Amino acid sequence: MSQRLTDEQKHAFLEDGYLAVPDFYDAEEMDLLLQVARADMEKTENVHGPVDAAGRISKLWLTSDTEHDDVYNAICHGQRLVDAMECIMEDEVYLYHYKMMVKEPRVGGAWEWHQDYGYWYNNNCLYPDMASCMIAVDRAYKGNGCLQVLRGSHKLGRLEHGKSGTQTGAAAERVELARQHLEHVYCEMEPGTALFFHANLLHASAPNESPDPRWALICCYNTKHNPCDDKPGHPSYRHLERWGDERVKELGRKHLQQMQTSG
Ligand SMILES: O=C(O)CCC(=O)C(=O)O
Repeated sequence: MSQRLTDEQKHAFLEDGYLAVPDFYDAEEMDLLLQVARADMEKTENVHGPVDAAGRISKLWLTSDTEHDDVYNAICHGQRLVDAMECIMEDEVYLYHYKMMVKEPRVGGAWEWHQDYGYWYNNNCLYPDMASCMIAVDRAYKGNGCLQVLRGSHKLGRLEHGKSGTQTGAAAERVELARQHLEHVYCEMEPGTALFFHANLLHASAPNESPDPRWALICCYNTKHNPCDDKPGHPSYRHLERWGDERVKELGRKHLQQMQTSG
């Protein structure tokens, strides 16, 4: 499947700082990702998470591994996603890392308002020319803590960030000011929707108060022209190989089969 972004979609991203594309991945692709992710003990062992202001844990695993021929890498390297990223970022992009946000029913914690560049700035990323794609693995809605954004907040520049619980959040007074002037959007998504968002977009999410899990894969990219420190999980430039989009299903099936036979 190939799906190029239109000029209107690119314009919407540049204006709003985010863009939701429904059905970016089809039902079989998301079902494979969901089954692999839920059964993936290797990744589960690496689940950790900061504590939100109310003491709840926001679990995730994060890696910049590009070595494995698995479903995660098939998505991150996939022509469909890389083309879309390069279209909105107007440069060659490379994979900064990818992570699974594991928001468990009833207990999954909140994410405070922040900009990703509020964190990545500390890795000496020179420009905020970075973006992420959040892929809804489960349905995300208000009740299970879908992503919230302030439309157009990527134009504010980088805000000061400080500690909130063990999370890092944008300065509360500045967020409040932005909230008075910018539209607050709840990004409700069906599985397979891809939400592209700019590294300076203010975003947050509420705890999961529902009986439904809210898992999402977030693939983060840096641009080739943007120097940064070379750290584990946050690498400097390395060429990103493009893989055919058919590999998501191919490697998803293989990955699942391997896990079923070994476990
Ligand atoms: O998963 C979420 O709800 C929030 C994720 C987030 O804010 C981030 O990864 O920067």
